[in-house]
Amino acid sequence: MNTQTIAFHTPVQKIPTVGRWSVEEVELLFNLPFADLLYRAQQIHREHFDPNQVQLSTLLSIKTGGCSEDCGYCPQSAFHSTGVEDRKMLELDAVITAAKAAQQAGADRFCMGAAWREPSKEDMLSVVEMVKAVRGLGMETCATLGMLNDAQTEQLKQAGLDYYNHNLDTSPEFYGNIISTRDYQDRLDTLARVRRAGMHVCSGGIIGLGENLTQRAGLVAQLANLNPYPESVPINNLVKVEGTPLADQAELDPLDFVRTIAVARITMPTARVRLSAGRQQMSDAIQALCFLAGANSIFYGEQLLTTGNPEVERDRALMDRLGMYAFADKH
Ligand code: SAM
Ligand code: DTB
Ligand code: SF4
Repeated sequence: MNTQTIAFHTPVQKIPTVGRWSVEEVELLFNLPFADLLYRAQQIHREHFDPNQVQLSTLLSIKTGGCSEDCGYCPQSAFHSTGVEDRKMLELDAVITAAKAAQQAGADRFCMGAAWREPSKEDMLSVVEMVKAVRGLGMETCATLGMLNDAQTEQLKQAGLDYYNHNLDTSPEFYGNIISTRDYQDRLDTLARVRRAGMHVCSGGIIGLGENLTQRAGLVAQLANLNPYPESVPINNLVKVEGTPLADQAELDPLDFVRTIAVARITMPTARVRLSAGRQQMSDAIQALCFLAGANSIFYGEQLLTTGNPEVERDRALMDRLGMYAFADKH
């Protein structure tokens, strides 16, 4: 395996630059001095991307609440009483209106999310129409609908879906503490099907679920060892929602979140690393550090799925202060 000295002033620390990552190697990255870690991440970022450009994805919940899975973090699980109202699937017109507004505001990708364990045949017919319509506007399309079978991935590919989002969420070892209704292997199988159908893979996880450092490294190693690794890697900071089992989870040190972004950048050099859920609770300074650590994508627009996200004006102001610009504006 090729190795190279990890960073200026970090003595005798060798890390792999190609090939598979062991959990131990990823953990070594997490344990680097902060400045060494960010320096290395920024170097790699600059080798592959314009460091001042940010890709903007807007989310829309096309089917909200009442989900039959028991994900401990999720306000939409039917297992938790969170006050999120179950709603039937949005009409095509409402989706087109939302996509046009997102495009107008500067987003280049539109991501449609549904609170399903997996879509039904009927659901798929509606989603296919939505994907075609959004693609027809000239936006990139993404969907996150739960588990998929081979026929469904093929249907989505034919409809013109560019990305499918399906998160590993955490490491295999910690996973059982968070979700009991779906296996880790189910997630890997769906990702493999998406890949086989020829769509881009969007997969990441959540930081701050109570995982330890080894488990956090385990998530990144899993993602980085997918062959090939995902084109898009959302790193979410747990949004603590009243009524979920994780509502009282201890606060994550924001610098540990920044570290996770840097480690994702180093281990997946050409991926879009998305600074995802949790930005509303984050200071501008921490977000700036995330961009320095190699994040080059955000969810853009006032709403994630059921929880809030910074207003477009706040994001535009932050981008201006940092001299950053949207992918749709310049690439
Ligand atoms: N139901 C589908 C599924 O689980 O694949 C798609 C929607 S689900 C809400 C998409 C992702 O949102 C989850 O995998 C999780 O990573 C993220 N997510 C959900 N609730 C969250 C929360 N409270 N904080 C951070 N991320 C969250
Ligand atoms: C992802 O990794 N994060 C997004 C998107 N993919 C679908 C969802 C975040 C959801 C946060 C909680 C909510 O708004 O319901
Ligand atoms: Fe359902 Fe997805 Fe929420 Fe899990 S994360 S409860 S699968 S909507």
